[in-house]
Amino acid sequence: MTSEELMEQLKQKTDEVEQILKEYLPAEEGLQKTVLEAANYSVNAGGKRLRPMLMNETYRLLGGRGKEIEPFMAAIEMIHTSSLIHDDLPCMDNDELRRGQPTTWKKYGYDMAVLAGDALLIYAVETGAKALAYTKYPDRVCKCLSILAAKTGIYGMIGGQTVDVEMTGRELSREQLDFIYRLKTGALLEAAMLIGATMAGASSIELTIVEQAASYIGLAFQIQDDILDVEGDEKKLGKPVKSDEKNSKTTYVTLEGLNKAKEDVEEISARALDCIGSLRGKNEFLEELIRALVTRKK
Ligand code: GRG
Repeated sequence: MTSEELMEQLKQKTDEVEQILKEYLPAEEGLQKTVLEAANYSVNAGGKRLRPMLMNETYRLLGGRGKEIEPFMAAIEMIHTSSLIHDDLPCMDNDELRRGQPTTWKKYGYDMAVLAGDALLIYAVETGAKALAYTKYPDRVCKCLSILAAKTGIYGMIGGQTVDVEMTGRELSREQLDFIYRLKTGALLEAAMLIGATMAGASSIELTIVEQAASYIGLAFQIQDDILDVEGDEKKLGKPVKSDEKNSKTTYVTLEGLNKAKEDVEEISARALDCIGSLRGKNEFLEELIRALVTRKK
């Protein structure tokens, strides 16, 4: 696939995700309208839509076809957005720009931003459960709701963020940093791909391989995030650079240096591709998407 073809497909698939999101976002009405506006503002602010895309492509790779995956595609983007809203709060990273727009707390106030994050987090579960209306396999939907909760919660993303916040400004070992990255960033990508595989009826061996691939993608993705925080372009990223330095954070780059970090992103992504290549079926777009994450500028 040429890079032009990849860009074309990427645009088309991003548009598909946007359409699905539109279908599942809550209506801005009722006395609680403000929090609904704040939640929708944050989701609609843009973003690469990587998690729903990875979910859908994994679903397709393993033979899944149908609308049953769509509620979960919307749900994972809602959870991801809720984490970004909270991550930007003054009590966390204290950032004012996200996805090229004022952060939710800058636009709607600290109180509404906390509530919008909470609202999206639990509305995601309500949304995922809507897959029951489209599937012949309600047991798979139950499994996916459980994956969604576990990978988001205290043994997943929130657990990772807890250690990240607690250790900010302190020296970290590679083991501690790996723990934070595996949970804070990796867990949600694992949820995305595991849900895609589960809804497609993957076997337990396939699920293990998919989880491993997603874990590699999560690690490579977070290291690239660290690299972009040092040498990225604020305009392309849609958020401030040098945020880690500002918050005195130990990152993969501060521990290993820029060059080693770049080499490792490539090597870890290659491991993810090996995992994907060992599965039945082929999905060229998914493979190209994983390759593109190594060179991403945003
Ligand atoms: C309320 C659910 C909830 C969570 C609170 C704040 C928090 C716990 C967790 C933060 C997790 C976090 C922000 C991890 C960083 C992951 C990461 C690299 C995000 C950037 O993702 P992109 O680049 O963003 O996919 P776009 O904007 O493209 O969607």
